[in-house]
Amino acid sequence: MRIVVLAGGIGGARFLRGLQQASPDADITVIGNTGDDIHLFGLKVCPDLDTVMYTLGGGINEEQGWGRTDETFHLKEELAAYGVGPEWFGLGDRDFATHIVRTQMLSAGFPLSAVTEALCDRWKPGVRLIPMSDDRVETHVAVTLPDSGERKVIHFQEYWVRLRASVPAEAVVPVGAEQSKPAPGVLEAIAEADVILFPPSNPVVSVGSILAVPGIREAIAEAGVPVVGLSPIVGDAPVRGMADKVLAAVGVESSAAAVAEHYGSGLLDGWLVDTVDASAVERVEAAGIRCRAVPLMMSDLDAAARMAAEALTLAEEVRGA
Ligand code: FO1
Repeated sequence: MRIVVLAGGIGGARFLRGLQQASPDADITVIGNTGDDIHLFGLKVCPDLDTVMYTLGGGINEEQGWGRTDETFHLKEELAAYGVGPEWFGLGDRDFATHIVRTQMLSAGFPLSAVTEALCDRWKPGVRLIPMSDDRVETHVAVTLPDSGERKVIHFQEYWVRLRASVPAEAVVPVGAEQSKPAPGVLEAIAEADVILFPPSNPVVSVGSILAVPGIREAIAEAGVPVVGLSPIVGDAPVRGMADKVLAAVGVESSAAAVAEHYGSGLLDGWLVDTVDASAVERVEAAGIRCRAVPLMMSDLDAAARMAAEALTLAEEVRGA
């Protein structure tokens, strides 16, 4: 079975590990979000691609969910000693190596998709990981700073990591998305898929950024295969991260049913909500999306595998309908 997954960072990566356990023979292509990418210290950092690569390749810091295991921060400390920041973004020594190799290859003229493939040669994630685009797309967030009252547009990572989403997101803009093209292999993988899955990743800044690349949303809608998603909202709050803040920016309430409606029946065929949101099933089905309530807390690998298995079961139900 050929499965295409649109993945953000931590939630997407952990779901993928479950999917590999639930469906060990599946041929999995991951379309990774690059809207979180940031240039720091002259280097190109791709947090979501790296989170997927390290998680599936066994190099992730399990507690944090991002960055490398056994990490040290000497380089960051040395840069800080020179007064060179930003200090709010935690790049470790081992992680720096990935960004150096990536930037070196990009400077030599290789596209991000080829660079990602080369990095994956080391990590062997067991999936084909393709960035959503080889073009530069960077999510920015409009905020009003509480101290000065100044309205500013800041990089997503500054909003997420430095401000910890402590101020309302007034708008979320995937800068560069309109001019971007899907990376080589993205549309082909979608066209050849048997099933397409949206993990419980952030619907605005992760899956939303991928869908903002012209051609990807249309290809999924026209693929003619089951498209099934899992709610990142459980009991009206995000399972992880600050999805509620960015959902508010696009006028979507923070609930499992509202996220399904946001994607819409033109895109989604099936939607899984957590058992605590069982009352949302009726509303989602009324929107033309088949819905089931199952446990959606990825507390460990087996729980993630059960969620992935439920998603595949729902996909087969949709196919048979
Ligand atoms: N998240 C944090 O909360 N603080 C950090 O300092 C931080 C650094 C970082 C470095 C490399 C990387 O690949 C990810 C990193 N993240 C950090 C995670 C990242 O900011 C976000 O969780 C994702 O972009 C959202 O998917």
